[in-house]
Amino acid sequence: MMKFYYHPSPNPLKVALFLEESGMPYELVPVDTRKGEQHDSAFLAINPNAKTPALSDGDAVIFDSNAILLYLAEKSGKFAPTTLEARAQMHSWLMLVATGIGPYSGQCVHFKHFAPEPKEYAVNRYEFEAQRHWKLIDDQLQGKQFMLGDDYSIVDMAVWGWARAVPFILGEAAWESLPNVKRLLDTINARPAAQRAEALKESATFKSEMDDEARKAMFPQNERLG
Ligand SMILES: N[C@@H](CCC(=O)N[C@@H](CS)C(=O)NCC(=O)O)C(=O)O
Repeated sequence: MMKFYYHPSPNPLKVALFLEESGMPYELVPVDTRKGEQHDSAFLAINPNAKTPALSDGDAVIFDSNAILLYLAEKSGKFAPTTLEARAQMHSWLMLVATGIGPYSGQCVHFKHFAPEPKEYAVNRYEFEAQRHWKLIDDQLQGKQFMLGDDYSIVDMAVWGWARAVPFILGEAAWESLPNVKRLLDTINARPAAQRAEALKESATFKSEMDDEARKAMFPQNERLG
C-alpha cells in the first residue's frame, strides 16, 4: 500500500486532498517537523530534501508535493486533462504554484511570524511577491469555476493547500482583493474529501509550539548566528 509521509501544513495538505478525493488506499506516516523528524535517516532515504510531503508506492518514491500530485494523477487517470494543450496549461499553473505561490508565501510567513528583527525589508519583499502571485491566481480564476476551466484538477488542489493559509500569509483583509481565490477555497472546503483531508491532523499528536527545538529543526541557518 502507498505510504503518505504527512504533516498538517500546506504542501502535504495538497496530497491529502488528492488521496481523499480519489479514494486510493494509503497508510498515513506522521512526520513531526517541529520535533525534527524530517531529519531522521529513515525519512531522508525517502526525501533527501527533509521536507513533507513524500510518498512511497512499491518501488516508486516521490518527494515534492507537486511531483506527487502529477504521479497520483498519472497513476489514477484522475484530476488531469488529457489534451496536449490543456496539459500545457496544467503544467504552467502547477509550476507557478510550485515556484511562486509556495516559496513566496512560505517566506512571507517566515519573515512576518517567525524571524527575529530587523525584518522590515524582507517582510516588504516577500509580502509584495506573495500578493503578486496570488493576484495571478485570482485573475486566472476570473470567469472560471476552476483553475483550468470547468474541470476540477490537481492545479486546484495545489492552490487549495496554500489558499487555506491566505489570512496567515497576507492578513484577513487579503480576501477583499482575492475574491476568486476565496470562492475556490470555499468550493473545495465544502467537499467531503477536503474535510477528511483537514481531519487527518487529528490522526496523530503534532507539536504546535515554535520553541527552540522546533526552530533548530526548521531554521538550521540560525545556528550560524551564534
Ligand atoms: N517544494 C516542497 C516544499 C515542502 C515544504 O517546504 N514542506 C514543509 C511543510 S509545508 C516542511 O516540511 N517544512 C519542514 C522544514 O522546513 O523543516 C513541496 O512542495 O513539497
